[in-house]
Amino acid sequence: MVRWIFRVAALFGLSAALSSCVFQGSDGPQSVLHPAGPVAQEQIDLFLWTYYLSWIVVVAVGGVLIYSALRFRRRPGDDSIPPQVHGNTTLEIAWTAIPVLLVIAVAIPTVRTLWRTEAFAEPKEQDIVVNVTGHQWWWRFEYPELGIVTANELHVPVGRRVILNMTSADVLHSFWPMKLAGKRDLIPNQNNQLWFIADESGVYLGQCAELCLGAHAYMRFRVIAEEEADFEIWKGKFQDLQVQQVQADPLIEQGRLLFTQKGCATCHTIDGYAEDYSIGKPNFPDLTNFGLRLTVPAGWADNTPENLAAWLRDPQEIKPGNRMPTLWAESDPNREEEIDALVAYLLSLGRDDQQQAQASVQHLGVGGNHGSR
Ligand code: HEC
Ligand SMILES: [Cu+2]
Repeated sequence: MVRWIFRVAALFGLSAALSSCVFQGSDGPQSVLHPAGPVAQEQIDLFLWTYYLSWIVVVAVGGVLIYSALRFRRRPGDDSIPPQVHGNTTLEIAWTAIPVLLVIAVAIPTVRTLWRTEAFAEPKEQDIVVNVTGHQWWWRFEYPELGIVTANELHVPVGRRVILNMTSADVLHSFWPMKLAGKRDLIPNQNNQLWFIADESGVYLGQCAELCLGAHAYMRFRVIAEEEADFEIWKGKFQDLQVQQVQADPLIEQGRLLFTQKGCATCHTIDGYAEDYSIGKPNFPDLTNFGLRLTVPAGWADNTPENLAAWLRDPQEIKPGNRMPTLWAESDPNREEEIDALVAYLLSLGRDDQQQAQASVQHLGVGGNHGSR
């Protein structure tokens, strides 16, 4: 008996120690325990309040349990039956009242947090409104007021409220920018909202949290929170797409032609805002200013020439079942050359510095890098 009590006590101690490790130690990029904005902060505060409250309950109940087991255990040689008690008014009232108080102590902050992080927010002057559509397995981000459409990377200015109107083009998805806010489902024919504010600039990871079949695990995204000036620069590049009119170098020019010849242009746009978007029509990631993207495709890996080439060479290998076909037969003698040109072209989009784009083409490797993060 005593041995058991020690085991149970050790277990409590161990889990307390472990959970404090988790809190202190894990500032991983997807950790909800280190919030980066007020919505996520509210949520973690509520979580910790209930968490510590439950520890008080565990310690109190466990303490009484251990105490009575030790204090009232059968002594050797004592076979008498202890006094039989049934019903003790004080105890009955106490153990009815305490749980009620506990439930109230959890309910009040819960409701307050629900209000503060309300599901529907009325857009104000300073807010950034983004229409988010989940597709198998990528994200469409449209800024209706700014005339910007992009995919998988959501640029937002630091300190401003971002209101997302969310829906799905196919199955259920769930938008989860873990350090900034909680999850919200994207449901076809329904508008769900989520809002957040990023306190500091940085790149925040996000992930689809709904099992949306196939390449679900690669349906990732980035929230790129920038200072106002940087956000303006990014925005400006979408609103003034002059870079593409610049006479490009021969490789980039070849890529530009291939973009039409290989049929990429039947699915992808590179010229900005597509007004005729409607759910139900086939739709594909907008590649406007693709050279500014950090990752390819939907957060699988860094947007380097190697990774982009690997994606173009065999999209089905990287994200099995996704809606982009493999466009070159393995035996196609022009495959690598054409991919190099397309990579050079795509990476030049949105970059002022053509030389920089060219330089990154120079060390274009063959074989591809399947490293993911
Ligand atoms: C049949 C339509 C279709 C065609 C044709 C097509 N793509 Fe795609 N492409 C897609 C879809 C769908 C995705 C999104 C895949 C995913 O992430 O699940 C995609 C993703 C991409 C991405 C990554 C986008 C991102 O946001 O990270 C790039 C780059 C790309 N395609 C380039 C090309 C190029 C270059 C060609 C021509 C050689 C091409 N695509 C042809 C449908 C197509
Ligand atoms: Cu999804």
